[in-house]
Amino acid sequence: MAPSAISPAQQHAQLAVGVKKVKDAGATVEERTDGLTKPLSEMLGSWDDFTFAPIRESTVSRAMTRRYFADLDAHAETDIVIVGAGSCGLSAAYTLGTLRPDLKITIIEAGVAPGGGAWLGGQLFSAMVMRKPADVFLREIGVPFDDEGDYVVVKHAALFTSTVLSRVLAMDNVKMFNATTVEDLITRPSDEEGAAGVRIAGVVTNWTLVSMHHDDQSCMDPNTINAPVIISTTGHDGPFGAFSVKRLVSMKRLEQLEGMRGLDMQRAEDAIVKNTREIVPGLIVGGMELSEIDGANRMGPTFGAMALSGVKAAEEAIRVFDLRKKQNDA
Ligand code: 48N
Repeated sequence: MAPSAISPAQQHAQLAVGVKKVKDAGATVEERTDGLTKPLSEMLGSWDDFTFAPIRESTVSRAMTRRYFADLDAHAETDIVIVGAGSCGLSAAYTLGTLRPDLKITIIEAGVAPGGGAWLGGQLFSAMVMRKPADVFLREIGVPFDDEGDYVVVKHAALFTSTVLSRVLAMDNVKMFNATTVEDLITRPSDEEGAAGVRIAGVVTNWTLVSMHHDDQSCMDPNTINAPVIISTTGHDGPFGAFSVKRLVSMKRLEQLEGMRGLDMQRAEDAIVKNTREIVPGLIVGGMELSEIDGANRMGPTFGAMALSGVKAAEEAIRVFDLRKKQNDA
């Protein structure tokens, strides 16, 4: 039980919508407590008597911390972790959350703002190009686009990213921890085929701002999340990019990375989608992180492969999860 604070007795955050009974001229009447006693249109022009419902600061603090730490507790054991909420990771999360509402999905995103490189098209231009058949994913999530024949154009990349992000965050079985970095992988010895001795069994996390200061602060230990399946979509090499594949090399699980190759749209996008796969038992890699391990070309400012690599990564994750569950239940 949390220590009692000097503030009024703990008021568990109540749902905003509700009614309370008040005395009015001796009669008991119901008064809505959600503050929405009138539609927005009636607020216009009547700001003089406007006021918010009362609040105490500790109530706000408890409304946030109660939820956050309940989520951390619930997701300490999860079914599938997605590392990186860029266009590929978010497409994977949407697909997983839609196909398997029974699974607990945890997204770990290093940035305060999820979305990775998908807030703009190329060279900071607004429009986002996706080659067909990736328009199927845009239709699925409800993003309008101009149909240009072999490709489609979303008028602003942020329209795609904000839409898939909002769909994912609205799902009951998906939780995103942003401003949080995966700074290692949990491993288990494994004699499975292709494991070369190791299986991935979860992720090691820390606040991103802490991860950025390990060199100038004393030891700041991380936290952990256990999961039988990880999807890593941390993008191509960069300050945070290609995390999991670089970690596989540094833990001597992989000899070396082939490194992302020059730009070739035609070759790059097919290769990324077709080769999205389980790299070592328990770890699926998709999106541009894959180009680092395979030596695939980069595609530049076209995003269809990110969406469909995410779809394929989700399909792979379900296959691996169900297989592992069957093995454990056997
Ligand atoms: O957008 P990215 O970087 O990665 P993808 O693979 O989702 O999309 C790539 C795409 O934006 C392109 O690069 C386009 C198509 N251009 C290609 C080209 O040829 O130029 O998203 C990766 C996300 C980011 O939000 C990072 O903050 C996050 O992953 N991230 C991490 N999150 C948690 N822990 C980490 N260790 C980590 N590393 C990166």
